[in-house]
Amino acid sequence: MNLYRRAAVGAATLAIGGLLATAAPSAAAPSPTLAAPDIPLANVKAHLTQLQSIASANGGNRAHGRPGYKASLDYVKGKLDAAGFTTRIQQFTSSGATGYNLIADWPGGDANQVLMAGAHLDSVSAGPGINDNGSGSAGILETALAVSRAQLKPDKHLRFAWWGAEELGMVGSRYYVNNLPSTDRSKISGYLNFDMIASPNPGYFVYDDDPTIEKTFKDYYAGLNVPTEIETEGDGRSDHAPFDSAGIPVGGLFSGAERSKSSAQAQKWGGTAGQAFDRCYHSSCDTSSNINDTALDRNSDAVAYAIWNLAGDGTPVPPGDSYENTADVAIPDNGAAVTSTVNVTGRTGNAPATLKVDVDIRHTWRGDVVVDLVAPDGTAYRLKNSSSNDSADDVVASYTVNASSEPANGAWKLRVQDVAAQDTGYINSWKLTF
Ligand code: DTR
Ligand code: CA
Ligand code: ZN
Ligand code: ZN
Repeated sequence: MNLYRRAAVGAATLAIGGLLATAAPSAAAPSPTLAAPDIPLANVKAHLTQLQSIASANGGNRAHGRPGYKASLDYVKGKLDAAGFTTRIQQFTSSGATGYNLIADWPGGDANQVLMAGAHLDSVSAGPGINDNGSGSAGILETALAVSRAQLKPDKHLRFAWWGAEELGMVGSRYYVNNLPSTDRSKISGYLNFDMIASPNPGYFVYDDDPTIEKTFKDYYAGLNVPTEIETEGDGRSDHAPFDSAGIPVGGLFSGAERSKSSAQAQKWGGTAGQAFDRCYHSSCDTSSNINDTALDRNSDAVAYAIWNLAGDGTPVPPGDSYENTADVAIPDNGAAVTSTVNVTGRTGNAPATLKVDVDIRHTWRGDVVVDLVAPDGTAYRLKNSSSNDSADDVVASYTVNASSEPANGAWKLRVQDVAAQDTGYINSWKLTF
């Protein structure tokens, strides 16, 4: 299960994106009171440069089943891992080749209200797919990195996704939705899709699906005095379709593909009437030069605006006494250590001499497993050593640590390593109680 939650015991103010906000939770998107950060265009373009380089080094594309796709995924994953996201790669098979989805969870937020943003990372085999869909992939990546920079603590749990094999018919996103337990599916409060957001002859289209999501994007563009149109052709044409079919509220942005811009549209948006929004759609010329910077900048900022505002302006979540992470983390057999993080905030002073650590690790032959608590400053406290003769399964235990020399606030990690061959498992959950 992908849950991370903190016990809440009262009401308090909440730092969000560097702003202090106290507000009651709201079912719909709150009025745009939150100052979402500007997403630096240069950062987004730097990601596109990387994706272009990856395509150039791998046969000119980043298509499903080709090396350029997995190289793109590894690039995105590396950025997210370094920024403190809990990432996992979901494999599937399509047209005889292995496909990959990348799912990145931002620790925190209400696990029963998951706000998702997604973009397909694959290109067609004809070219590097920088607008289709490097633009959407880079826009949500930089927004995710902005969440990390802000150490955002929104009301809802944030999940970002990069899909494989969209160009084969939304294969990766459909695989994700179809393999999501219905209990988890019901927790997704909304899915935002970004597929082609920087077309060279851009239009500004907003999906007309969920009204709250649609209004959020329209509010953003109204603030720029940029008119928008409803995206009418896209219902079944991108990765929001499987979510929509599952009854999950969806929305998104689109800057246009093979259709031509009308004279009326050129009047309001500029650009060239009678020319396709993207003349290089699904072509080899969909390269780094096939990008309109203004559209990319505006739409990337719109992603951040939607995340900051749809994720809730922060249910007052007090400095509770316990902090839990229930995201599953696979433990490689006889391999590198893995970690699961809880972010402790809002406390004063140091941790107690009797800091309680509840651990739930599912692992056959638990003697393989070494477990440490790592304080925010990197100090490790050994909770469990390996042993060659402990053949029982699972480590479900409570430990007490004298952490009185450690400041309470910060990113505490449970570090687990399997140090013997055979038998594997995963971190199911763990909890700190002050
Ligand atoms: N199918 C998408 C491009 C696409 C075409 N129309 C829409 C409408 C809404 C989102 C995306 C699209 C692709 O080729 O990836
Ligand atoms: Ca920007
Ligand atoms: Zn496409
Ligand atoms: Zn696309």
